[in-house]
Amino acid sequence: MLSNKQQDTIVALATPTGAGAIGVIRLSGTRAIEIANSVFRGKNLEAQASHTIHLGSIVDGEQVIDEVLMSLFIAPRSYTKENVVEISCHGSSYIIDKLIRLFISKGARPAKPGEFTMRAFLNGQLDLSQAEAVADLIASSSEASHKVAMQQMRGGFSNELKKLREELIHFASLVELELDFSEEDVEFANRELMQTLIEKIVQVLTRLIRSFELGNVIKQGVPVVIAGKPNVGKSTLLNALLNEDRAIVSDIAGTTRDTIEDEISIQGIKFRFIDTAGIRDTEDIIEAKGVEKTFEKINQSAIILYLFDAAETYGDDLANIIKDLQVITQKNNSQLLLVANKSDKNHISIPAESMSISALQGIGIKELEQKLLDIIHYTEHANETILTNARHVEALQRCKEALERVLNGIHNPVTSDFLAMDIKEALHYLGEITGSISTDDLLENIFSKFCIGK
Ligand SMILES: Nc1nc2c(ncn2[C@@H]2O[C@H](COP(=O)(O)OP(=O)(O)OP(=O)(O)O)[C@@H](O)[C@H]2O)c(=O)[nH]1
Ligand SMILES: [Mg+2]
Repeated sequence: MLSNKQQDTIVALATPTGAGAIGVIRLSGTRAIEIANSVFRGKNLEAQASHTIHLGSIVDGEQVIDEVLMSLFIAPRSYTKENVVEISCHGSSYIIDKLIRLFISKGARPAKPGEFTMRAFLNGQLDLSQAEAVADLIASSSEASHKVAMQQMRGGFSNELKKLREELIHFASLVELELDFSEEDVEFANRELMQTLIEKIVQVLTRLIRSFELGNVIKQGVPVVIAGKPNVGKSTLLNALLNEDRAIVSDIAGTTRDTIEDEISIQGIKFRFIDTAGIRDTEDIIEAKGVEKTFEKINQSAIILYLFDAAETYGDDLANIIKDLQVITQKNNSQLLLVANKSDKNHISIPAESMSISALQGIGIKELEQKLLDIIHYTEHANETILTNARHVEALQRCKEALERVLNGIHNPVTSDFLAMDIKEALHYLGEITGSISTDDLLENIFSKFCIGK
């Protein structure tokens, strides 16, 4: 079904919609060059070499629509491995619309979301996880998310999986062979070697699955709520982190009533800081609403930065609050970071596990940033493969489960046919990631999330 549709020549705008200095329209398919040539006044494009650019105008009958540059890529030397023409025109939405209609009238059809990349995958230019990385790369908005998408697009992750898959296929074939000789009770696949290999694979899978926690954080940004009692300096800290006067600061308790959020990037990782209303019992309806919202944010954040005044005596109160927060972090799988503020004043003894800063004087802010990076374990994993795609994690999880059944089957010996079945299943899930095993539904599902023109 897919291969049939693939014969069509497709067209779409590759640059964002709206006015720009230039817009790029992309044509891909057998007839791409012929269609472009049929409306081009300039050289005969069908007689030109691949990877050349040609200046001329595009005409609709006698009407000149625009002066354009035509870039030619002749199959298979293009992104989709088909004939591709990229038309750089002036970036007016009128011109772009007119040109796309013109190409359609000459036999192209509008591309569906992700169809260019889907063709690149179907024609063997990229494997599936690399194709998905294209979408991530386009969406990346921080240095770290760019880095992981780039690594995945270049195939780092796929290569790692391919190696594991090949080794596993080797054993699968030996176990299959045993099935043919089942009467004779022979073992072609050395169980010890097989066990060692599968244990190694399970280890790699466990690491990859775990990396998703970090991968997700890198992709979405890390929400950090700044919570604490009124007047401890939460807004002052937000301003210090952002390096601007974002939130109002005053010595009146209850200054911040709504939540204020803003993002900064620390060593390439996006952190979203949320300043909140100070927590206290209050009669004021608006302030009470703010406090309610504070708890909402505490529950949604990956890190709870609990700020307190180093110069205040809290007695058991602080210890009780810490206990309550620990219940929340355990429930939500989030992290608690205790920070004592106003270290410039005479301070009273503070809990050993807390850091100490002065938001007002900017003391300890750099250390606080480093601490945030440590909490998400970025530095120690920065050079490893980091998973960012939920589909991959799910497939790896299933693969791991199947392999654990194989290990069980080796320990409490089961017949080869059971082993063969589980190994096959594990291979299936590994194959689903790179797309060596795929279904039309899976592909539709993945590529429909792309934008048109990608
Ligand atoms: N000495 C000293 N004062 C600080 C420090 N940080 C904040 N303050 C002062 O503490 C007061 C309260 O600061 P805010 O940042 O408004 O405190 P907050 O926690 O946001 O207060 P609410 O919004 O009312 O909950 C202000 O007068 C700040 O100047 C600090 O590190 N040292
Ligand atoms: Mg405040």
